[in-house]
Amino acid sequence: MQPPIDLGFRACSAVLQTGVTDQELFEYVFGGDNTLLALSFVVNIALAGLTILGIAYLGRNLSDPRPKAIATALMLISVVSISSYTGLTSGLTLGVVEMPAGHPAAGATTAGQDGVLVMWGRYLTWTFSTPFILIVLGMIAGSNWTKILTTCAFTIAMCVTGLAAALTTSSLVLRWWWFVLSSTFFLVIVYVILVDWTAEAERTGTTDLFRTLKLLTVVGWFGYPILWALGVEGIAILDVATTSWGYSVLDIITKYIVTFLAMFYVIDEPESITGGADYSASLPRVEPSDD
Ligand code: RET
Repeated sequence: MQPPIDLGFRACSAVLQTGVTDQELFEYVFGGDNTLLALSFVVNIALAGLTILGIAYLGRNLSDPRPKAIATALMLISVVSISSYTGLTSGLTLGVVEMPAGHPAAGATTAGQDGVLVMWGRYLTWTFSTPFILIVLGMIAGSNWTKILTTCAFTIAMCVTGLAAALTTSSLVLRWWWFVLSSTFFLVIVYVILVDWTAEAERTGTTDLFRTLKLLTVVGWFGYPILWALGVEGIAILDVATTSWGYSVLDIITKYIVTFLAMFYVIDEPESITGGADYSASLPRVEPSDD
């Protein structure tokens, strides 16, 4: 009988159609010729780590459960991020994928293997990080959980179909069809942010902060599909290192800058943000214990 680890490796290779090992990918990125690419990963590990520490420090005196919940969601964005970039750095979530016929990068080779370097771990981990960004935005706008969880479901659908777009090797048309599907889910999220949450933030009294977060989020998030389309997975006019830095810079804006702006606002525990002692208690009028 095959050991499970061997089966896992075979499944992964079959999905990614690659015989390249993590070790080879690690050496390809950190071997000296791809310093820019390597830096785009390592800088984000450092920034995510600093952000986690910053949130812990800034949030140390929070007393109301609602700002505490927002701070926790903010921290989880960077918790996912540090894990995501560690996956990329180690080569675990990188792959070499052969592009289908007609793709501008068809026939390319990477690390001695036919195909292009695909940072598939990025799409996978956005599935876990973007819901926390939307939870924070929705809570700051004062939205209800039905709407917040709806955007979370759509962002998961957007990321998973984006992952499918990156990994599809059978047909160029299907790669772009996945892209269209993913973009449609993305537009649902943009609609909720621009229409529903903007109106709700006005009623909640958080318009000032929400306007800034909305601008950074909507403009920043549009950068991701644009980079995908221009990068090596799309029409391939940007190389892998430029695309990777593009994503890393967008991550800095949409995660760490958004985090600190939100954090500086919630630590003052303004009335528009607080929920009162029994906020989120599982029984009404029972104060959640703090131990
Ligand atoms: C893809 C390609 C397919 C079409 C679309 C995309 C959108 C990605 C977005 C990602 C946002 C990521 C964030 C991560 C923070 O941790 C998957 C690139 C629409 C909007 C904010």
